[in-house]
Amino acid sequence: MADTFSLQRVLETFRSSLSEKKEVYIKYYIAGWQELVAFMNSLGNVFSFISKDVVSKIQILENFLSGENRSHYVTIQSMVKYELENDLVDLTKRGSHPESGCRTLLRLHRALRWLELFLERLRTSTEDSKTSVMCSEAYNESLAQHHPWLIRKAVGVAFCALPGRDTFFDVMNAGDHTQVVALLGESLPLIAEVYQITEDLYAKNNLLELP
Ligand code: 1PZ
Repeated sequence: MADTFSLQRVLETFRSSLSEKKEVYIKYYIAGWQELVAFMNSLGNVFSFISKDVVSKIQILENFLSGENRSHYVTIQSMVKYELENDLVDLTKRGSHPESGCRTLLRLHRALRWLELFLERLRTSTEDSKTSVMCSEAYNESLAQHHPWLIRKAVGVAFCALPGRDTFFDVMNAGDHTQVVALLGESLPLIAEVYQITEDLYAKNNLLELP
């Protein structure tokens, strides 16, 4: 993975994560997250407490992907089936499986909704729109509902350190503003589709509130 972020690569990894049968390949899903971590890192150290958490969750999933049960961790669908059938998920309170694939991926899944909401705001923003406002509105509509007070406060502080809209567009490495906006328009339906497939799968299996 290259160090510099490119929005194009995020788009490609999320596109590769969808199988013909509309299942989601975990390998590409976490590759997408790795790209996003590179993006966060390029914005500065204030975000390192956030990217560290994402990195540790990616690591948990990577361990499953390369572990002895890896054949069950090819898609989110196969992971859910395998972990549920084998009682590998703490369903109501944390117990003997505090780091199941299902609960770990759920944290990234919720964050993907934040990303979708934020990028949609960025796509339709105007020159005087503030990234901190776009970020926190998207956060309040999504992830914040799952975070305790202390984390919400810390996140609020981090948002104040966000660079402006122009920097965001530049860091995306996708050409001028018009090109970035076009690429966002192309990426968002894909991100939304991956999100919705996962959301439906988790809802069907009653997994949306995993501890
Ligand atoms: C580019 C600006 C980045 C803004 C990011 C906005 C989201 C803030 C999320 C703050 C996470 C704070 C640190 C850790 C929290 C964890 O407690 C939770 C729950 O995990 P658990 O404790 O249950 O194991 N972790 C999460 O909710 C995952 C958060 C992922 C945030 C990903 C941000 C995506 C950034 C993409 C960059 C464009």
